[in-house]
Amino acid sequence: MTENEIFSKIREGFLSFDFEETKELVKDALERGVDPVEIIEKSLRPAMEIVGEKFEQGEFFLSELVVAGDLFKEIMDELISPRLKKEEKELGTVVIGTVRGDLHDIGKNIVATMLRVAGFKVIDLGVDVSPEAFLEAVKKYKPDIVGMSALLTTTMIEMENVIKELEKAGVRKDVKIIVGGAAVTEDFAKKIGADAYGKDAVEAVAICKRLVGVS
Ligand code: B12
Repeated sequence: MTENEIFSKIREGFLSFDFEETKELVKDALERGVDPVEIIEKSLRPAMEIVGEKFEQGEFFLSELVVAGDLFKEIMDELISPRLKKEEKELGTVVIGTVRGDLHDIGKNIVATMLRVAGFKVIDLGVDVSPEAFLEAVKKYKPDIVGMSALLTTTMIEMENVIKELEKAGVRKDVKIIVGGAAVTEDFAKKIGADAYGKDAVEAVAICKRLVGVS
């Protein structure tokens, strides 16, 4: 089986919501030496996008979104995260969170995991994080970078509110800000005054390294 065939089988398993079968396929792929990050980006995330499209078209309901979220998390926690090798480096501190009103955390968690693996210290504030909570964390942890995630078009505006909150408190210049999540674009990031936009976890790591001057 080629890698593309493996990715497509995992996508099919995922979309049938067969937890056991999908986990077996992922385990099998990992044992064959397939890169865990490629499994995320070439099978699990595209499968999630299809779940989202089917939800939009009225073919799937909220219950399917919930099940898909659970399946994704179980695969990450049980199979993928334990196989990522951590670099013994201290690249800097990142405070990360999903913005106020938004409960999507799968992508944010992947970014947090990949940053830790790369050698960053990551303070994860969780979901539904208010601008005040971001500010408090910046004061407390003095991070090099603040990362924000938003998946809803209705919540991405909160990213701008966080930046304004940091400006108001006079600490905006002390941190670099990176934003991401399905709702966000490069143009939006520029418009709200973020320093960077990352389309996926691999890009997020590369950009954060650049922001702290290590690559
Ligand atoms: C699973 C899911 C859910 C689950 C979330 C479970 C969880 N714990 O996260 C649940 C069931 C809770 C949910 C709820 C809702 N959802 Co929902 N959900 C999804 C779905 C299908 C997948 C999201 C996902 O996990 N993708 C997989 C991850 C790996 O991808 P990702 O998040 O994009 O992350 C990657 C990159 O974006 C990037 N990234 C992410 N964060 C960050 C941060 C930084 C700093 C950087 C650099 C990069 C980065 O790196 C990640 C890894 O590569 C999406 C569809 C979609 N296409 O996104 C809809 C979707 C986001 N949901 C949607 C909606 C409408 C809702 C609800 C409003 C539904 C409802 N009627 O209640 C609620 C809102 C709840 C709330 N207040 O947040 C819509 C949003 C539409 C819009 N334009 O705003 C979508 C797009 C579905 C659709 N097509 O209609 N949802």
